Amino acid sequence: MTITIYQLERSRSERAVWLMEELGAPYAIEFFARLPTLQAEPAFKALHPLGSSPILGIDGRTIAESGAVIEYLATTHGGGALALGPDSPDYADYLYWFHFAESTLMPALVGEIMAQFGGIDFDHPFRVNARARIAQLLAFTNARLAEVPFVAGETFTAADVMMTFPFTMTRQFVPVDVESHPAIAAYVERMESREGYMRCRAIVDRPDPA
Ligand SMILES: N[C@@H](CCC(=O)N[C@@H](CS)C(=O)NCC(=O)O)C(=O)O
Repeated sequence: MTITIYQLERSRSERAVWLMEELGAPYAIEFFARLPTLQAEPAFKALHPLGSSPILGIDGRTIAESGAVIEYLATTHGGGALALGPDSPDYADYLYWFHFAESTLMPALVGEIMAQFGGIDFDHPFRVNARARIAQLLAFTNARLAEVPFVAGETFTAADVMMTFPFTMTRQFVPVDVESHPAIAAYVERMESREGYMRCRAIVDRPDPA
């Protein structure tokens, strides 16, 4: 099976790179740039009808959507070492946090990014409510991470690959108050100091991303 990660700069596709680096699994990578509008360049858009990162090539066909891409790679590579299944006592927590990342947390953060870039008044009631929701989500995540070292429980899994991105890359676009959530801050530090994560950063943060 030939895997190609289409790496759009500063985007969710870095999760796929991180996961493959953690698994020590082989993959090809092609780099794409964002336009000043933050949209992906046309060559990236041409890869998939929706043109949003991540896009994964599997033997010449493509799939998209972070959850699908990460679940696919986690279950088909590295002997499934980073994917929990129904036989694990942590399976329900694994599924919950895996999906919470893109279904609840990221949409809330992206809403704030769009409001900020779109010039909506900081004190607009929609933004005030949205920030209250984000604060609730961060407090909730912090409480989880005060109890366990990894979101699924005692071991590092693909759910951590899903859950780290909202606190790392997203901060480049909008302030995410990690500092006043000590368990999240410590978690992000733990994730960022993993060798697989550092290898991923060296790959995706190369000076000329295009
Ligand atoms: N829920 C989707 C969101 C995809 C998404 O919005 N990706 C962003 C980058 S992280 C993107 O491709 N933006 C550039 C564009 O749409 O042109 C997923 O997780 O795959």
